[in-house]
Amino acid sequence: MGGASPTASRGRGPGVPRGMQPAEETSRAPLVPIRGVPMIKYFADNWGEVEGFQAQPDDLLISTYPKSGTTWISEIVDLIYAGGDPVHCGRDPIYLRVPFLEFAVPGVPTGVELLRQIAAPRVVKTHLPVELLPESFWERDCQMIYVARNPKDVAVSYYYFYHMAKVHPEPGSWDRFLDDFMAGAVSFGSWYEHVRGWWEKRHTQRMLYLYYEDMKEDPQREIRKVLAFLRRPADEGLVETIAQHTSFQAMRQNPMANYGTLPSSIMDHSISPFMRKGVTGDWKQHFTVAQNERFDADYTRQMAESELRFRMEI
Ligand code: PPS
Repeated sequence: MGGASPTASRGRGPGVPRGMQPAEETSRAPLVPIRGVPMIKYFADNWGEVEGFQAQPDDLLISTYPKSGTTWISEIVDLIYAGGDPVHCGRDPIYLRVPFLEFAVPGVPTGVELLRQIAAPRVVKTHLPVELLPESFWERDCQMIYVARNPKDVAVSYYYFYHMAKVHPEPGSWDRFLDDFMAGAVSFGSWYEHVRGWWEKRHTQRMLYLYYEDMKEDPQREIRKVLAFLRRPADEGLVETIAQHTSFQAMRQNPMANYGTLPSSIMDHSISPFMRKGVTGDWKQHFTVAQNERFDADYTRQMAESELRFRMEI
């Protein structure tokens, strides 16, 4: 696998919001387990604040395994909340409009701090597996949108992300990273347990379970599902505006959606852009035949008991 090179550029990028400059260069510290789930060290250091987080009944939770379309669905939901007004969605970068619950880096406001500052109704991003979600979300019966993406594309996207987002440990070789991914030895743990755990919860929670591949196939259809779930009218003009504003091309160019305003010490887009390819099936450019066979055998074993079906291409 080629492409990602670990050359770092330093300093505060153009337009970095005040207060978003970390106190120190993020150090590629090893992951730290939280109840057995590997976690980014800084996030683990701040775990007490996350665990005690008090959700409000009108909070909407966006939950995903990393690299599964979180930013995409966040932008869609924020636009819905803004009545389809892209100008209103340009008020702040996506990480301030939809704070990342468990985010923590020294010297930068934590996700919980940001959530305390924004007005209700809040939209909350998380990558936590069900067993680590703060109890208050279940107790307050919050609405939830989960987005799942096929694991081969997730693994590739995650590998590039490990290179550019330096809160992660060094990813090592692609072959090694893929093994770690299959074993759940990456940040936020096992993809398999994540997608299955949230799938089971949909029986008891007010939850919309979406797939990245469906969103790629027919964005307007999936936007209508979100509108119906949130009990908003699916006006055709609104659906079209949202689809246009949240296309990969539009979001890649939108500094309020593409994470370009974060300091390069947190995300270095010169290594790999956050908005990288935005397609289904990119894994074919990266998996060798042997890796694919190994992955398929492991996938069949790990998903044997699950009714979940993923499309590795569309
Ligand atoms: S994160 O860091 O976990 O919150 O990342 P996340 O937003 O979940 O996933 C990033 C991947 O989603 C792609 N992306 C999109 N694809 C299609 N359309 C839109 N609008 C879109 N926005 C983001 C992004 O490019 C990452 O995938 P890859 O495969 O790396 O390109």
